[in-house]
Amino acid sequence: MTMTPWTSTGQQDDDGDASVVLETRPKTKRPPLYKVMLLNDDFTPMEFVVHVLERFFGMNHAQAFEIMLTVHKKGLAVVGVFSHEIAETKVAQVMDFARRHQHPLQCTMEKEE
Ligand code: TYC
Repeated sequence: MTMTPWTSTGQQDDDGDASVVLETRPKTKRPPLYKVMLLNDDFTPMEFVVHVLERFFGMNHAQAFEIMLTVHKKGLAVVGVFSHEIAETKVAQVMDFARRHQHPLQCTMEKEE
């Protein structure tokens, strides 16, 4: 029987077809995920933050307003969880957009536990 690298055992099912038993513990690890966070400041207008959340994080207006208020009250909030590459892109997009509008809004990323 031909064995593929990702199988441990060749078997036959009751139809006599070739089948395989998968490893119970795959050797491949899922890539880490990254939390993207917005930080509060005293100057960026609330409406601008709501717009950022709608534009870059696909939130509707009510969701965006709620998350903006969480950041405003608590100092920061996670606004999404992404692969490293997507998280980096989101952070860069938000930081660039804020800079171009001359707001001090800060966006950061952190590896998920
Ligand atoms: N604290 C800002 C204000 O009162 C609003 C704000 C919310 C700023 C969230 C940044 O990430 C932020 N205008």
